[in-house]
Amino acid sequence: MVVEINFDGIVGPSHNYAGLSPGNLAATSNAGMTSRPREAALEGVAKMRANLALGLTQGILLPHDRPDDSWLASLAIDYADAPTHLKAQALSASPMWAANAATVSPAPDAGDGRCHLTVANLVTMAHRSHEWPETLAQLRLAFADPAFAVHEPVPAPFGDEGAANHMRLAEHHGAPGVEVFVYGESGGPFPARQRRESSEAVARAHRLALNHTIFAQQSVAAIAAGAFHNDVVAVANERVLFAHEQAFENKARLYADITRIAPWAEIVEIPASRVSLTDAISSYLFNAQLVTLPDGTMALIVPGETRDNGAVWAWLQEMLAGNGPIRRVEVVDVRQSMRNGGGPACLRLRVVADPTTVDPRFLVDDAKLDRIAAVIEAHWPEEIAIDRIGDPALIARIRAAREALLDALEIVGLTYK
Ligand code: SUG
Repeated sequence: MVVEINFDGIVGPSHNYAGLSPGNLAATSNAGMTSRPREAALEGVAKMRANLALGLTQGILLPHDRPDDSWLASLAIDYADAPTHLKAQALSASPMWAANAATVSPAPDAGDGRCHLTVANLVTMAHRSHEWPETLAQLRLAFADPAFAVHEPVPAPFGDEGAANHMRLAEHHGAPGVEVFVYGESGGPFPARQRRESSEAVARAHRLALNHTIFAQQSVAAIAAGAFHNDVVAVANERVLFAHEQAFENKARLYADITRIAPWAEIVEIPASRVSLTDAISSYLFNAQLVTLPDGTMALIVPGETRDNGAVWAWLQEMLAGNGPIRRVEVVDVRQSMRNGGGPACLRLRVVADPTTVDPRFLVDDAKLDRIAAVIEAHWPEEIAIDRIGDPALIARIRAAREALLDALEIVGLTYK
């Protein structure tokens, strides 16, 4: 049976706060803080357990090998000799944000009836630009079944940030949908990471019907306010689009296109007069997982930071008291990831597929999460102070921790070098 599977990136043992992403206000303002990789990874596991408890199907993606020696070798340097900024870029645990791993078009949308995944190139940020080879290797392993087509990234210089800039509306997951690609042209002082050319290339590779595909510009104001990805100001699930009033540059045209192609769609918009862009971005209200529960109702899985913001929390309570399509709000604590600008939705990649076609090593139940948590408890560093990233003992520990996880999950053959 076709369902939506959430593949969460397990937070890697090198999780740290190096402030590498200009335009990501959480990451830049927490630069230099001491991180807690073990706590971060366990928060991620707890989020997955909560999803399982809701009756959702859960998968995982694995931390990448860090520091990335192959990338450093392509820069003709090794870790010990690399200057500090290259060390930090080679060491980042950024693959945890699985929403940036790939763009996914489920089989009912594709002309050839396969589920297509295009690995994101992430070229705008140096520390993320070297994720794609291992992401590609993992996706080729997890989705080796002929039901899937896994594509290499769009070439530079066309930035592509994957599912974080892509939304899908459908009457239900298994029905043909409308895919909305959100690109940026300008972002005030900050870079627009998603190029329209990339979105169009992905749509062509996925064999989408052009009359069911929309390309919309993210608002300049949203990027300038710190929404470096569309999924910081909007999220869609089945027939519902949940968005901030200022998410899109030409909202009227986008909403008219959606209504024309998908008359069954419901748009739940929060006006700026109720929740400002600043509050939406600092609380990560829209970086929620909007999911359909087994009984057919929808729940919004929000980060704990939404509770700390009066305007946001009041709006959520009002929404629940009303008669809208989102009937339940679940709060999860992913504070360690949040401090780097990654909320509940950043941590997961959604794939609509039959779970029996996915490599079972990438799917989890509670028992497997227990095994994963045990490896994290035993091997993940408790903390990383930013001035220790050159310490060879720390680096050895980070590598051994990932190896222990791969061993526990019996994953071999991640050959990408
Ligand atoms: O690309 N943070 C990530 C956060 C990604 C969030 N993803 C989505 N919105 N889907 C980024 O900016 C910070 C890492 C550091 O600074 O060390 C970082 O890469």
